[in-house]
Amino acid sequence: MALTATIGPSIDRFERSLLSLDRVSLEKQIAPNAINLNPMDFVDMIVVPALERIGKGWEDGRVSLAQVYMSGRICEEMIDKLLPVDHSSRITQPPMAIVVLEDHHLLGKRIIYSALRASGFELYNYGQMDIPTVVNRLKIDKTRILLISVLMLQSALRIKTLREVLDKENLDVKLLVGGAPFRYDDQLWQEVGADAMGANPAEAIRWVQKFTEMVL
Ligand code: B12
Repeated sequence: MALTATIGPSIDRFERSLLSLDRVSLEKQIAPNAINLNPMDFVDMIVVPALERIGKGWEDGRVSLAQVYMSGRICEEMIDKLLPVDHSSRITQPPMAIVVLEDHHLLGKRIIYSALRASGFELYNYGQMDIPTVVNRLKIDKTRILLISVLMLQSALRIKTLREVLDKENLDVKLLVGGAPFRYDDQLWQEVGADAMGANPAEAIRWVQKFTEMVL
């Protein structure tokens, strides 16, 4: 069967298993050879759309917040198992870091972090931070490229303030942003003063390569 024909049903099955907290079925679905996708594509084509549907279900009142929460937690564990975090040769690069800015949605950051590490990039994992803390860390680490992951619109809009602080303090840092608000509004990254936005791990890697060439 063609791959595209199997994607829709695979997302359905994955979503159903998440909502019923069926870990046994989920383990089977992520087993090697269960579907003809590499782990990063599996995350991007199955896990992310399934979680998006669950979020939509919550908005429509079909799914409880507890189900959203547990789905997120289970996916966190699975992503840890699925995605590699290392690569044998590291790439020469300026200091770079990834952060979740004033938000509690962590999965996107985890995926992007793993994807970059697996592609040979070394980067600081700042975890969740507010603006003063992140600015402080950027100074200490002399970070030149900052990847920011947010899922709340409110958090996305805070990037504008971060950019203002960076400008005021003369800190030359490239900002690469990503997360749901930027995928829903393709102008938002410019409005918040970012240098670029990436919709998935492949775009994150492409932009980081570009910024590395510009900054080095
Ligand atoms: C799971 C989930 C949660 C979990 C999070 C668990 C965790 N540990 O992360 C829990 C239950 C904790 C949660 C809580 C809340 N949530 Co929530 N949540 C979701 C949900 C269903 C899925 C998010 C997710 O993990 N997706 C999978 C990840 C992998 O996708 P992603 O982050 O988009 O990442 C991909 C790309 O965007 C990109 N990417 C991500 N980051 C970056 C960074 C860079 C640099 C690049 C290049 C790319 C990139 O690459 C990734 C892989 O492709 C979304 C629905 C949705 N549409 O997104 C709602 C959603 C984000 N949540 C929402 C809300 C409102 C909340 C709560 C306020 C609910 C409440 N009333 O308490 C709280 C707030 C928490 C907080 N203070 O931040 C809203 C946000 C609405 C808005 N406009 O701001 C959404 C959109 C649901 C909805 N439709 O209303 N949530």
